Amino acid sequence: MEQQQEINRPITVIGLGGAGVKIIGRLAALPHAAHLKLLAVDTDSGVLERSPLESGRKFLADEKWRQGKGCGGNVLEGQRSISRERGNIEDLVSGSSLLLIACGLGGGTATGGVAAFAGIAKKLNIPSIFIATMPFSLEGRSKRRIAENGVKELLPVADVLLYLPNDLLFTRLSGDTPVEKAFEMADMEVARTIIGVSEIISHNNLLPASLADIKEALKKQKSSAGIGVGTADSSDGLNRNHIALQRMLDSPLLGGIEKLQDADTVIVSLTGGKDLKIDETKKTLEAFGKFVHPECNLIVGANTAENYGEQVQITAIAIKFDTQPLPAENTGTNGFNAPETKKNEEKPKLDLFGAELEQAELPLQNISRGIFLNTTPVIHQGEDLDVPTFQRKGIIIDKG
Ligand SMILES: Nc1nc2c(ncn2[C@@H]2O[C@H](COP(=O)(O)OP(=O)(O)OP(=O)(O)O)[C@@H](O)[C@H]2O)c(=O)[nH]1
Ligand SMILES: [Mg+2]
Repeated sequence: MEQQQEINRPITVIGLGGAGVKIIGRLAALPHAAHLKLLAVDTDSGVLERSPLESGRKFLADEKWRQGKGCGGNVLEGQRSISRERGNIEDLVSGSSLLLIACGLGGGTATGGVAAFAGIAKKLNIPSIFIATMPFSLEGRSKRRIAENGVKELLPVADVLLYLPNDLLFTRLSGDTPVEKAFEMADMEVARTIIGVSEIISHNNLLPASLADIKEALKKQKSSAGIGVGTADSSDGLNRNHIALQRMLDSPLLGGIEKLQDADTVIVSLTGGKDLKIDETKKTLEAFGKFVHPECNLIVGANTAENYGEQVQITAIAIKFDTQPLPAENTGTNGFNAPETKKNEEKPKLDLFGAELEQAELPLQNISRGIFLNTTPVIHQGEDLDVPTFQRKGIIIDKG
């Protein structure tokens, strides 16, 4: 009964800020996103006008103060704008079974607004997954710093945060690729990742993997994540599953096969049309299993969706835990704010669909290092020197 209710509650995907709105636009064009409720939220009216979403799905935030002109890279304005719209946003998302928020960090609206979204999700008892891109290196250090600050503010309040360095895409692009094209590719990768993530936890699975499984696997540990998506259809020949697998392994945001081999937890899902057979699914997932470490916690999901026709998609999320435990206090050591925890805390409630999440309790959280994936943190006297002065000065971010 409860499960039936969940099936009827939509997964809502919100594109926040300029990049988020473009990602949602890409998503809207993909038939496999038909089951998702899409919303575009920005302070920039031009960005929303250019979005292919129908007008009822676009929300211009804080028109009174921003006058549809965006936040011009000002994070504080972004925070204010989204906070002012809290009531309206609650109305837009209430009743959802899950919120997936997609954005590019580095500007004002999304970087400032994400924490308020996490707060809204918590208040409404809706699990939240954030999928955020980090700026391209060529955008410069200050953008990157803004994005890093955004990540650090979001980590303690998001249920799951997957952040993806846009730079990884360059590993697959030739040097003369125009930036616009690189963005387009990033948008498509993120859009497909969103579909993959939503399908990993969808309800009509052949093999069940739920958000509760994912959160259980992630626990409260800091981790880094890589995401691979590969699709293939019948035009790729009889071996479409293996071709999809190969494409997933080559997928730029995964960061290479070694990310799978290194991972502590890997979540993999395969989605196909109604003709997807259990034994081909099994074979593919077995083949996939060879790429991960034997000790790895492998969470597998497989499901069918009518609109896939002869297409298959394989999505993998490779998670590597940081070896250092989370600090007990919210000290911000190692570059991250620890989530607030209760002393003698009870076992967290894992049944997220319909379960209660208490405000001060962050049961399970994925903390990924994204753009820091390949860097060694500079630790001095137990502190990560990458912690920005912004945070040391204690600027308060509205977390709802
Ligand atoms: N993948 C992708 N990333 C983008 C795109 N446009 C911008 N970005 C990235 O997203 C970051 C934030 O930019 P925007 O989304 O435009 O910023 P915003 O949240 O709208 O903030 P303001 O415009 O300052 O209000 C940039 O630093 C880029 O790294 C895009 O089209 N695709
Ligand atoms: Mg903008």
